[in-house]
Amino acid sequence: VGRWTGQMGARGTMVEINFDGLIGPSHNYAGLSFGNVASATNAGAVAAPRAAALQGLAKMRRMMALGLRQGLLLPHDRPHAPWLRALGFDGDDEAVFAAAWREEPALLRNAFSASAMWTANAGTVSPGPDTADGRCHLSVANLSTMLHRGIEAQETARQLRLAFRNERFFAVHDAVPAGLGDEGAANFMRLCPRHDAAGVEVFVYGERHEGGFPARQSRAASAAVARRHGLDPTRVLLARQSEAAIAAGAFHNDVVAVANEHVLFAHEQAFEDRGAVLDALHAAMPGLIVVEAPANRIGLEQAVRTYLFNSQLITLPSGEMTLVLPAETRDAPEVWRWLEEVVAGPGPIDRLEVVEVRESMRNGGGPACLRLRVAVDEAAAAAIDPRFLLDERVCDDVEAVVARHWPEAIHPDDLGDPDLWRQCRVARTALLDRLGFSAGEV
Ligand code: SUG
Repeated sequence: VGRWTGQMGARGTMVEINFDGLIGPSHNYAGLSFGNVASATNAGAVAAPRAAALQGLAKMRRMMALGLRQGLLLPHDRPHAPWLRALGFDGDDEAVFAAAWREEPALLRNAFSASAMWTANAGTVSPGPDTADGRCHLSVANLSTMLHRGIEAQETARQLRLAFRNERFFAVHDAVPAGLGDEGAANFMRLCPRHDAAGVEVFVYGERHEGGFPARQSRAASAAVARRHGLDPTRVLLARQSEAAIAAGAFHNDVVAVANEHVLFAHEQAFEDRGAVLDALHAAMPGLIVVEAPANRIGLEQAVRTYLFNSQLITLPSGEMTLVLPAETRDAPEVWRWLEEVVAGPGPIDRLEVVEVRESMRNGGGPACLRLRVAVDEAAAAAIDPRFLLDERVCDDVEAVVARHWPEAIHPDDLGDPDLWRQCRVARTALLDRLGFSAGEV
């Protein structure tokens, strides 16, 4: 299988741009996500929004240093007054927040979440080579299973429509109706010989079980996204996530599997009917290589605790395939030993890179959760709103805003503090100003 060289000189070649969510100033641990073990375990802990955002930025810089293109999506407006107003709290924004905190503090906590940082859940992206009209299609995720995440869809739609507004290259679809849970690219994998060749798009859904953790991706929503994107049905696979994985806390498929080009890196228990899924993938994608962690080496609990599979699997300009892993994997000797064997062996993964995103990890978001992949050719890349693209100078600017305005710490009781409400909003406004967005644009 030919390797992507990373150069955009040749006609028709494509690159993958990772759009990371900048971790917002309201980042906190409110334990809002049932079924997400880290979020539940760390509920009530003191969060460090400034350190969190700097960790995220350091990851973005690392990706750029590795030779990849990097983009950024913006934190959403939090606490979110319009949502609370829709729930019957009125007056000016501060009166709305105060009333919510007094009468229904859980609602203010939901309106406070910085969960838009996990842009793997912003939407699903089908690159041009896979779609009927040759454009890159993006569907906003409704995130309707979790109350706090459902608030994101509207602003996400605004940002994606702004970043990818050139309709010659991009089509942005609204979220599918909320009754059908859709969590975006976290339950989606694309396999292809190279980014610029037609791929096989794999949509992973869950089935609801009484009493268990919720399955957040519905099959019907996945199928709807595939239809809307104009995918060739013979190159689409709907695969069911394993019940065991969901029960162990893999609330999204990207906690147990990740794909890049012709490689699938997954836990043995990622899919409900493993044999049938792998057979279908091999049939649809000749040249596919599956790197699988056997359950007797890495248990599901260990995979969920370390987020081994929530890594970014990327191809460097040199052609080397690299796994960008959370530091928690290095702290688990059995996991690290297995990874070293994977790299030393004859398989396709050449290198390991470790990044530190501990603040996000403590809410159940690893390196891969923090990014949305968009594969584009040179002409489409040039049509993206440049305010969403990063270079070292923009990173410096964003870092300066974070250092000046992001709160150093948020304790759960702080969510009722008017000073914190003000600080979070001033911080976001300062960021938008610095990046050249006008008020009301996003
Ligand atoms: O939806 N955590 C997120 C983590 C999302 C991770 N994304 C991917 N796997 N792609 C979630 O569960 C916790 C927020 C809180 O508890 O305050 C949270 O929303």
